[in-house]
Amino acid sequence: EVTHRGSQTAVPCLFMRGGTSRGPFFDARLLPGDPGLRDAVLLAAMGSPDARQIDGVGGGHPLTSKIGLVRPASAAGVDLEWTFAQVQPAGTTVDTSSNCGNMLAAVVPFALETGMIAATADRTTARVLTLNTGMVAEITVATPADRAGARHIAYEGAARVDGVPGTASPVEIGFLDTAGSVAGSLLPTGRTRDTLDVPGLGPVDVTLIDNGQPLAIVAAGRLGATGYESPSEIDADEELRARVEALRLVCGEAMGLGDVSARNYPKMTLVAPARHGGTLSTRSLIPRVCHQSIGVLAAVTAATACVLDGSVAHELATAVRGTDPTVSVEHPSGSFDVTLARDAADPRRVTRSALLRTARLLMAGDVLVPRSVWDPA
Ligand code: NQM
Repeated sequence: EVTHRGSQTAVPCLFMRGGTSRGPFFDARLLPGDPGLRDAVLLAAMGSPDARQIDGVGGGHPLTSKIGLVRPASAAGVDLEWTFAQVQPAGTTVDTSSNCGNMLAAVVPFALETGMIAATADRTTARVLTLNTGMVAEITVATPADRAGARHIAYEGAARVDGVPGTASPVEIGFLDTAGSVAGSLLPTGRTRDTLDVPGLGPVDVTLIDNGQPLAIVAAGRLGATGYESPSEIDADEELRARVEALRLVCGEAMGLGDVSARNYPKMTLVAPARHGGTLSTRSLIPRVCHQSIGVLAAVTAATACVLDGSVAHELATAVRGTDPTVSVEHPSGSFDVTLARDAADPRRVTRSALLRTARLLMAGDVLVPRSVWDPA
């Protein structure tokens, strides 16, 4: 329950890592119902706007400036529903319009920790609805019993996620209906490849695709990059980032997303042939700084592009075969394996994707926001 501590309002919060992201998770029912007030509270909690988020719990990077708002499901056929909120550290908006599969990995652990759902067997599976885009995922975690028979979520284990040190207990995620999460359809232009005229760059070939995350996929070489740069090299290259942003604005319009200058998508995916035995090398801009690895649904979407004949990704990728291929998406800190299920009659249609993440509860307590923010009367 929400309490007061002197001049501040204290709201219960679990601080969690989900995959390669991190942020505060709240019981959505405890936050103000008014959207404007809720956003003001979330910005104050994170310490935004401020590039360092020094006056809040945000970590000063888009990957550590994410929030999860979880509650028991009201819809039939699902157990939990949650809203993912992205705050850009220096930004003033709380964006709930797109997905985050990394933060999603912490939702079931959060629900078990807070008693929203109970574990009754060694593995607990819950169906989670992401309210941002209406996407449903089936998520399984390990919930062993102690000697007294009480079950808890296991955090320790042998699963490895590139971009996270060490190993941890696996969080298995299966996605069903991710196509067109934000852009309305898998291929919003109806084509696997478009040639766009970009100011200052001329004609650029791209694949515009959304299988859970809207992506613009472009050959790194076309933008004067190798596609093997480190994230800090990309972030330091103002000219490259300006070319990427110019292309992004044109892609946003072409995808039917309108003016995306203030949006967190499309994520710009620079691709090149794989160098470490995987399928394709990627550098993902989210969208203005480079991801240290790649987002979950960004990886699902890039993997999907690898199996579409004619796409920019397919052209540079190692051949992918079979109806249930595992596509290995290389990124700056390793690789991300996505297993796709394809329709036997139409192998261009991806019907399901499965992958592994890990998550961990890092801290439990209250986040404090000034009372004047919570209760501005
Ligand atoms: O694409 C970062 C992340 C993400 C999103 C971003 C993500 C996804 O790694 O599903 O996970 O693209 O801004 O948390």
